[in-house]
Amino acid sequence: MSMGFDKETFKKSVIYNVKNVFRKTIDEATPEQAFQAVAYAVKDVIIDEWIATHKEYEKQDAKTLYYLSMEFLMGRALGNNIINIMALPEVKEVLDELGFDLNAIEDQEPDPALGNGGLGRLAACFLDSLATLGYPAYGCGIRYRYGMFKQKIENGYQMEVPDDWLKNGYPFEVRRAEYATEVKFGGYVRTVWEDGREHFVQEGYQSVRAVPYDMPIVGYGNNVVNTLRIWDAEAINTFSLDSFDKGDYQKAVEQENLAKTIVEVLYPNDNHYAGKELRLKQQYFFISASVQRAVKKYMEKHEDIHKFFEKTVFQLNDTHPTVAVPELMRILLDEFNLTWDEAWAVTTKTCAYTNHTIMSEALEKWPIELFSRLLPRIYQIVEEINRRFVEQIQQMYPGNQDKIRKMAIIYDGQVRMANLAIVGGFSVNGVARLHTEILKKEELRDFYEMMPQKFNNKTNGITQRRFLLHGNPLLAEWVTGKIGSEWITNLPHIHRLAVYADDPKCQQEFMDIKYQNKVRLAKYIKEHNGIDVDPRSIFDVQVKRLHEYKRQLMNILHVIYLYNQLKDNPNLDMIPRTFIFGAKAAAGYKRAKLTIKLINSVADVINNDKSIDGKIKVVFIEDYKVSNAEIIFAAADVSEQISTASKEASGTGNMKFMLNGALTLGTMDGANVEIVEEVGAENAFIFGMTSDEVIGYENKGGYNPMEIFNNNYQIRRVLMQLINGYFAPQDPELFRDIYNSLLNTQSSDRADTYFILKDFPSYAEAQQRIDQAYRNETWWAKAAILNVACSGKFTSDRTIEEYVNDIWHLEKVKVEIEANQ
Ligand code: GL9
Repeated sequence: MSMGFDKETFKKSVIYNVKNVFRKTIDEATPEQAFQAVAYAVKDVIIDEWIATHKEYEKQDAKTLYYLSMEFLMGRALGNNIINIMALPEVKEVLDELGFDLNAIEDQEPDPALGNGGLGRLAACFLDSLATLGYPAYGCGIRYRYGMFKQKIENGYQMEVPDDWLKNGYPFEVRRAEYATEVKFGGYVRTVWEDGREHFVQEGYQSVRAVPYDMPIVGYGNNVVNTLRIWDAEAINTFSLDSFDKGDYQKAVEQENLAKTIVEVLYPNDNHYAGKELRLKQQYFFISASVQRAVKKYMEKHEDIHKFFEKTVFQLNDTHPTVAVPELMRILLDEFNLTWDEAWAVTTKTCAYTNHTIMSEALEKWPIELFSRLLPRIYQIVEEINRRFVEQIQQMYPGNQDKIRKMAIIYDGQVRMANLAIVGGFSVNGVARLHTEILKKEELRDFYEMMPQKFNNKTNGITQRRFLLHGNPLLAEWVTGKIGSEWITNLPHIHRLAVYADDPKCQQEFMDIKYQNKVRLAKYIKEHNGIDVDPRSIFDVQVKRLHEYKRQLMNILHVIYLYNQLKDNPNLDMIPRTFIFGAKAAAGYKRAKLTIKLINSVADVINNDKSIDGKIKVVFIEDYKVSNAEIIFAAADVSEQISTASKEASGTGNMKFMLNGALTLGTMDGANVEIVEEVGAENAFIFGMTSDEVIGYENKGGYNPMEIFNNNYQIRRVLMQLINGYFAPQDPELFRDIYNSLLNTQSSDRADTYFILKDFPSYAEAQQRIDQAYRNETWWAKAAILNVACSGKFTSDRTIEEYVNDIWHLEKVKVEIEANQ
């Protein structure tokens, strides 16, 4: 139990909060009010450790990491915080005594969804690991008024509903008005001569006040509480209506609007860059505020700004925070009067960049016109960085225009953020071994050749505290019963389970737990979708953002293919299967949204066809998010990780499934490669082209899917069902675009860009192997247990230790707390 936790105090605190905040006695409190009261009581416990942690950091003058990210997909905090202060049994008892159920109270918390998918969730896992390992770190991001939209399915279509997560207030956050800073946009730069040198002054600008809100990030059982700092925007001048100066009035209104719009909403794009002006405003807004604050904090304790990098490191989570490079330069040049070379030396020793995708449509490139208008001083600095870098290229590769074309930061009317991030930092990392190799060999090859020392790999990881300990309490308890609780902070220890993989009793226990988790998910599906699913069927799950490269389409086409076989032969010997999907599509991504409609249309036909005797069920789980993900992973038998090889940088869902004992059905892509390496290819179902094969075809301009269409009757039959009204009798043309995307006709893209038909036979064959394998319950249980046992590498604790050793060079801090402060 946590040192700061006392059961009686906690109970009193809950009762007091209900009274004080809601003017009610505890027995009158609604579940939502009870949630608030309990959350405030937990925050009370956390606060002392939070203060103590930061005192300790100050005392030790520790080097600090700033993890700069547009996204933090935190998920619910209450349950996680209770676990991490090690007070779960006591809190449960207290709530029981007060007549409440912890699960029901947890369900009242909105999921703070300040992220899209993998990239944002990775940031959240990293914060959990940093706190648990005791490293001084801040997450820095944006306090979006509306997070990731809520998904409603209406008539099979995705509808987006605003996510007003702050509606009832968020109990864990703390507004820190004392750290508010000004961020400037637009205007122009005036050069003045003073003390015999040029000075640059931004004038005629608009500005907003950035106000930070801090969220506690509780380490597991170590008294460490770090901070996620998310910035809100407020208007700088409450404008005076009596102002007769029209110019002032106009500007005041504009500034008010700027403040309102800038943090209004998270862009719901995954692996795709939309190039919106507001997005660049968001980027500069939170970066300028975070960098200014980091510099101020450093200067409170130190004299010499030249040594800033000794105490500070900025990790750029993808290119979104790349303006940190010129912003730090601006502060060093304009506010500290450093020379260019001095400022550059500091900046390039402070910044490090993580690449999360090779998808070319995700590459951020800003038109010069927009960039220079919005950030005139920053643009000047980027121009100078570019000028010097191009000079360096010319020195190294005299006369080679091609190198300049590929590597320049400013080129063809655009500012290329990835190039800026690579040049402006000391480290460039990919997020899985294969991904890093592809970066070095293909996408970033020229940079790798010029500066190989910057490149390194950091294979992603996930936190076992949320995705096993919290999300799957039955399995967590079973694991602890077998091998003790060391795995909670040292996941490789879980390998000790391997000796139980062959033990029939353990296999039975394991399968019973899986069954109970399937019952829990079946109940969720019944409540939320109204569909009955059989927990004895194979739960075959694909949950992740909807994207063509992730190939949800291949999955649903295979469902149709299987259904056809069943229709042809109702006695077909197959293990009943429940195909479970969950995915949000970016609001503007038409084909992705149509794929959701297709999945739901297929589900409608199949789930209502009595003739197949319930052997196939298809479920699309509405509003896939962190909180229901925890329930889904725990219940999965099969983990679908079927991206076109080379396209999924890492994947992290794949690791969460493995940790919960699901078997991977996957391509040799992203971290799947390393998962298979850990667990053994015999305990997974691998299929499809390799990344080399895919890249080979891409370099030849693709392949011809018509050959497959013409020669494979079963595939042709499935494709025809897309356009003959089989799943859309009212509108047979509904899925024409999907059909076209696979076979080319009319579309401007390459036919079947993601090799769905090419990989289909091999996918169907792997699915067949699963059907066979599941019949041997002993084999399956063993393989599932081995997946859990071999998941040790994929803890984000390991990933963080690698970042610390190779890039950040932080030191662990210990926080001691006296009982009952
Ligand atoms: C992603 C990659 O697509 C994933 O493969 C990877 O696991 C994560 C984390 O490194 O990063 N890159 C990316 O842009 N997204 C990813 O999930 N998408 C978003 O979440 C916005």
